[in-house]
Amino acid sequence: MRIGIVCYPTFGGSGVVATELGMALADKGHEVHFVTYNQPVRLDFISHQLHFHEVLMEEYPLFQYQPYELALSTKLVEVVTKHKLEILHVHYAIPHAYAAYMAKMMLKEKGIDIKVVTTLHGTDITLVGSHPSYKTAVEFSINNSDVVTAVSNSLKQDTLRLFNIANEIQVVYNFIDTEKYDREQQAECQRIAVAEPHERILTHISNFRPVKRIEDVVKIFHKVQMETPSKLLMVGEGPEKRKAELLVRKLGISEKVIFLGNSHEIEKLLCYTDVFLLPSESESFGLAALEAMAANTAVISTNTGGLPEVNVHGVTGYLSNLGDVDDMAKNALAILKDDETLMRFKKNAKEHTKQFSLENILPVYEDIYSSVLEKAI
Ligand code: GMT
Repeated sequence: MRIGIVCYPTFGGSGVVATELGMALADKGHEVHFVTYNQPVRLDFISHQLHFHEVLMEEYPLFQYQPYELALSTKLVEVVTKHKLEILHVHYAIPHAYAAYMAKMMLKEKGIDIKVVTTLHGTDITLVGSHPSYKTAVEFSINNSDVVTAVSNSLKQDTLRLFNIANEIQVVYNFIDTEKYDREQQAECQRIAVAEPHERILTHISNFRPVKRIEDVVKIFHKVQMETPSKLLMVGEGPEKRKAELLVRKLGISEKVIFLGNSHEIEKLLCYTDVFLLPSESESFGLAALEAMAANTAVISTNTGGLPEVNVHGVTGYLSNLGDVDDMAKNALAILKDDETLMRFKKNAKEHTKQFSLENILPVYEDIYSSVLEKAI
């Protein structure tokens, strides 16, 4: 099949899922075209099966905000026509589903029937999408997509609750290439670079936005390190990073917290992580937690959104109420208390990720594409 993928090219989970999906589809022989404003960060190769088309913006003094949707839909018309694409799979509704709908209408005038698959990822529904400034357009784009998928049951329910949805929403869980983490596990793991052998390692990876509750990460770790020798790795960049750095300093734990910035090789950091911390205010799925689990890491998270569909309480880690840092610290300590318990949680976490493997999820998307194309005949 010839598939166009639209996504944010950044470190965010929706862009990561879209990029991994595109690369896996290309591996299976499909022709994949990424259309976005930068080369996606996880797109590590281009081939005759895998292409990237940059959306270029034209500056004009009248524009206070550049009309990205306009440039994107124009580019989509160009790429679909030139490369005879059959499907546009757009990740994150805002503004991608809207731009894809406009492209679809423009292509219709040329006698081209392009199918639009929209995957909802999270804040495009829960935080931003339902804001009055966007809600009508987001609802319209969802209802006018040929297929709509959501990355968890929780996100599907949120979408049905927040919008007036006439379209069916299919749940297709996020996935990971479990082998990638296996390979890294076997490679030399540089644990000694960050911690002493007797220390536990806790890690948080995100884009440091307010929804991630970065200060809770620091507060949980502060309590944990009082009871057990440990280090905290803070991986990522974002608006809340400064606050976290200040809190770390205020609590006097600067020696034990390592801020690493964005990383292209999270497998290499996760391979020596014992516990992953994700105390988010809302999380439609929690891809970062799944990646951690695939690398044999137990997860301490909140019980919000789709997190209970990924992290199993008492098995792969623990779930706590939002903001309950005491409970999250207590749970982390329960996992870290002895090697045997820690190993059991780590093993369970790894085992649980099998159902989210690339081999299981990729055919689901391929079936979705085939069925929507069959409908056109
Ligand atoms: O919705 C967002 O905040 C952005 C998005 C992203 O691009 O990082 O994250 C969402 O999509 C991920 C991939 O499907 C999910 O794993 C994240 O849970 C989800 N984030 C939130 O719901 C906050």
